Amino acid sequence: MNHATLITAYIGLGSNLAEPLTQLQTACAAIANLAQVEELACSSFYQSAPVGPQDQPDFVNAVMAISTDLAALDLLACLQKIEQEQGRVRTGIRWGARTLDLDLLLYGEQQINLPTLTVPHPEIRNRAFVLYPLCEIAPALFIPTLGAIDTLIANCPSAALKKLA
Ligand code: ROI
Repeated sequence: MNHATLITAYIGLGSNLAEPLTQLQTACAAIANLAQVEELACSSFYQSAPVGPQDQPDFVNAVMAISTDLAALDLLACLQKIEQEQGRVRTGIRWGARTLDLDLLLYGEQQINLPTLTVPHPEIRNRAFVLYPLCEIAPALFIPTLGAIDTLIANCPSAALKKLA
């Protein structure tokens, strides 16, 4: 690693197919094993009802903090490769069920607006299944453009999020 350029990034993990808990555990290990990535923290796993179409299984979600000197787009490519390796099929159905979803939520304090990547992730503020695990591992976080995590949480009901043992 080039320690001069280390960035703290946050990754959202989600699954609602093919043993979601195992999918998340496997993905966590795969991310931690990436070259140029060091795991800083992983939240508890949380079960929640689907946001979007309701005719699909409950999700399991978590958030991971890493330290990396990968460029944001290179990190994104690594995450997409892990999604593929864990059998993700892109059906084209918006907000449909998925074996593994890895979202690059935050990349340091940077704001990134590219056709393939928007950071901070635009849906963070609306999604209890991101905010609550994120707050668990980064309670003092300030998110560029969105503000303090505790204010965001105060404005986002926990939506029957269930912390798994
Ligand atoms: N709903 C929940 N609870 N968790 C998710 O990770 C999730 N991911 C999605 C949609 C389908 C929008 N709903 C979700 O992509």
